Amino acid sequence: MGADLSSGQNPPPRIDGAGQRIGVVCARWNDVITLRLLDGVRRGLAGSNVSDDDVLVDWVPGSFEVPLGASIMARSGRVDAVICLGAVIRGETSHYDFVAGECARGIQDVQLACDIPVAFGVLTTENDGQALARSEGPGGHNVGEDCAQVVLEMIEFARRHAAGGALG
Ligand code: DLZ
Repeated sequence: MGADLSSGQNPPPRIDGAGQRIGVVCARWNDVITLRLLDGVRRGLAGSNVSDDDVLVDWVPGSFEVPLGASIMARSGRVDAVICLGAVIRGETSHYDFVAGECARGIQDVQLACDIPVAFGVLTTENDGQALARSEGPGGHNVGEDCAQVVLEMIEFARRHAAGGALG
């Protein structure tokens, strides 16, 4: 996977997430990994003042079911954004391409159809080691933690534009 060629000159904004309600759809398949991602989500949201009471977590069988879970949550009106968590590990199966591809496409479809932020926290890796490396504990890289920042930033983006915020 290519790295983010970040200049460091445009750091992510610090956002106060107090009062935001965040849904998390978690795939049970490879839950050793998705539980680690969920820890990262909780850590990231708590670090931005989102109360744990405002985090709604629910489980689906596998990553293929994540888009439907996200759609149901997004349409429920109970959340301001959804974070999707899964781990599709290539292994020996051609299922990988179908599951990973349909999951990614489905999540983007939900985001555009429902018009709320839906973050793609589904790891697609060649092996277990890569999945473990992208779901580390405090201080390490955890894609779930990235997703917490992403949804709060996109909620703020939508708010800014709805309010006719200043350009430039
Ligand atoms: C079937 C399957 C396979 C082979 N691999 C994964 C995987 O690596 N990660 C994952 O989240 N789910 C996998 N699944 C399960 C599918 O997502 C789905 O639950 C089943 O195909 C039933 O629709």
